[in-house]
Amino acid sequence: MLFSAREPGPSPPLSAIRRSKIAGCRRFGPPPLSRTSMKRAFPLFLAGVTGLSACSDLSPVATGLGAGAPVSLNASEAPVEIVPGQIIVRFRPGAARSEIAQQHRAHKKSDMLLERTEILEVPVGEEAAIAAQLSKNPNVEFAETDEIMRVGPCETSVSCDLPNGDLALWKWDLHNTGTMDMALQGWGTVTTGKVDADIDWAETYDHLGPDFAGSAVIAILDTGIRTTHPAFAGKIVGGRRFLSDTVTVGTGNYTDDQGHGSHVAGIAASRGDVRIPGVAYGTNIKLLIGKVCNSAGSCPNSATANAIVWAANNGANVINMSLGAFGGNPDGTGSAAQQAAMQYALSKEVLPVCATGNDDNKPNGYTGGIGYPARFPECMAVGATSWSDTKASYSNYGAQIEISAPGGDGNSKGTAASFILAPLHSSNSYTWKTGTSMATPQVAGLAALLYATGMTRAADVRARMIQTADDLEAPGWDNRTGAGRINVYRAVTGKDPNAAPVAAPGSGYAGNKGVAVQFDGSASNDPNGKPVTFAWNFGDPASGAANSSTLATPAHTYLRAGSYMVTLTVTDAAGIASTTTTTAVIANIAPNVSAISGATLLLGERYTAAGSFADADPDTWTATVNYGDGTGTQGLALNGKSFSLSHGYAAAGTHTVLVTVADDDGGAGTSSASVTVMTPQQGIHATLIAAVGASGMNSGTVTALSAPLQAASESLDRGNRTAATEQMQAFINQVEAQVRSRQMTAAMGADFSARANRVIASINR
Ligand SMILES: [Ca+2]
Ligand SMILES: [Ca+2]
Ligand SMILES: [Ca+2]
Ligand SMILES: [Ca+2]
Repeated sequence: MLFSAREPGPSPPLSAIRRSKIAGCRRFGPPPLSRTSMKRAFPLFLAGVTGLSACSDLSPVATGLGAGAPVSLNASEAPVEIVPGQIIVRFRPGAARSEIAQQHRAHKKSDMLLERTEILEVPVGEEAAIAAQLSKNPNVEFAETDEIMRVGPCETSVSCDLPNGDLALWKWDLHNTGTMDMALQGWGTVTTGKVDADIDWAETYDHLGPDFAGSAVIAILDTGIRTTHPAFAGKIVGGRRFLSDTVTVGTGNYTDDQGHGSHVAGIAASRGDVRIPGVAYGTNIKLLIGKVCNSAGSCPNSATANAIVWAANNGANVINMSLGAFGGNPDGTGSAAQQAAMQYALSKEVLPVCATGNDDNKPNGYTGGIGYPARFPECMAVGATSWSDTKASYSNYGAQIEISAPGGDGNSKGTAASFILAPLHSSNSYTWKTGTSMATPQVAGLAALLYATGMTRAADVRARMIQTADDLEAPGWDNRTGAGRINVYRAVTGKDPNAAPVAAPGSGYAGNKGVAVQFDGSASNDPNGKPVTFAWNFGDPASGAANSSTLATPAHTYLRAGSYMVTLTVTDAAGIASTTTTTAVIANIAPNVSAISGATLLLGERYTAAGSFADADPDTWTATVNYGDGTGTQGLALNGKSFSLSHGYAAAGTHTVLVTVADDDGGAGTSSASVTVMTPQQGIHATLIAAVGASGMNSGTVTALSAPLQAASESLDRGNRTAATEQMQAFINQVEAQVRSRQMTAAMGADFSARANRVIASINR
């Protein structure tokens, strides 16, 4: 059983496209078949198997079919294509190989690269029977016919005459923007299914850069490669032909004589600086070419098994097998040699990736599933998606599917635009093809990038691709698309390609009014490494235009105290925004009123004092004063940050003067002073105490000074203010006499005289 890549839709107009087909491969000759007609044409597909000889260099013979006979197949009749006259046998250690072979009318043709494994020559027509007999020999691990798998021979494709210029924009599989300008191809502006139904390769290229130098090797086991195509310049590190014609053609001839291999290799690893880059574009990601399929796209299992071992032994990290046979029917079991070879590859941390096949599970009328070798657990089974991110109509599905990648599908316009564009084998141009064959090398390319960026274990690479795929169709793994469509960017970077930026406005902002607060949003970032733009809102609408800024580290000055919610929105290059808030706490400085002078007064004397306060804020202030004598709190005029106190007390006593200055932000400060107001009698008494207590005076002087004061006090007691005034004047005279006689210093005399005059004024107020 076979599978081949198919054309899912009508072909582009002939005026626009040169249709290529392989001469002699009449099965798939034009006119191309629509999807529907293709399904109906399966008998034709199979009937044509005998036609393989016309374009095969292996001359395989199809069994189970008569040449040209009408074909009606059911599962039990499913044909198996084998290489005639040989079988593959793996002996157990220590087996007497040639003896066992002879017992079964077989003899060794050649060793295979897989240890203890040989190709035995057997009579033509008896391959299956002899293999079955050998399988029962206890010294034989397995024996099988050398079945032929297929790439997609005679795949309908269109070639394009590419002008100079970057045509990567025709690679919707790498970067699907929703439209492609294909005027050069005569197709106008093409709508490409679903925006972002791609593998996010463009983002990866941007991330790794055009000079990405990581190393890895991808083995392409296929129909060979166009070694001279500019897409492969410097990329091919080796190749080998594994076909039975190597004696005549030479093992070193791995030139692509079919087209499939060049296309597949180009999808995986075309250089990055050509018109149409491959997934693993880096110049140090190399290609190892195993030509295991002939010009008809026929690929014997013996060749593939040898090539797998060879690739694993020659530095490959990934082995791409866009080939297979439909083994999902009751007849098919897959090749034990191929499976053993893949086990060997995995033991060397080499990851095989395989196409699931293009039959939509219904090859030739029976329901199958994933083809071999994809069906083996050793190989990562890759299905195909369309440019709408759905399972491609042809893509085989089932329990073994692991992952998907764009393989293309038909489109309503019937152009090849929805196929995958990659190098042509017959010229340095490019062509479109579609199939799981095209999906698989995208996975191989991604695997190579993962090896090239530091992963070393095949299981890790495989798991990474599964974990980072974009889930499609039914949530989680599903049997149509596996884990979903690969996402190269997420796999390589571990980040979402459209990750939202992180807004980091900082925290702990505090300050005072009128003083600029310095904000720092420079820790903001985009996980994708893209620049971000800033938009601050300081939560201070009263500041007008100054309330916003586009700087990374702006400053803002608040004029009012409070707790402000500050908002930082950062936007990445993709227009994705994130917002985070922080707080700025702005304090109010309370007015600080400086000390006020108190006073000791006599009734009738006026209290005056100057005062001031400090407040660094940009506030306005109001002040009050209470002179403490029951006259209440009254407004106090401010002159800037100064004020003047003035009050006349009507009653004697000790009064507390209280000044309060309030700002307009709830802050207030106070200062107080004590004002003592004495009656004249108290003033006389205080003068007397001062005289008695004055130092340096003899008792005669004290007596001389005390006498008039006591007399004045007694006169006041009697209410005789005139006498009291005269007696206070007598006190002054006595003071002056004492000064003249030097019983008292002039300064002391002046002080006593002043006291006496204030008392006189108070008596006569
Ligand atoms: Ca994308
Ligand atoms: Ca899914
Ligand atoms: Ca981003
Ligand atoms: Ca203040």
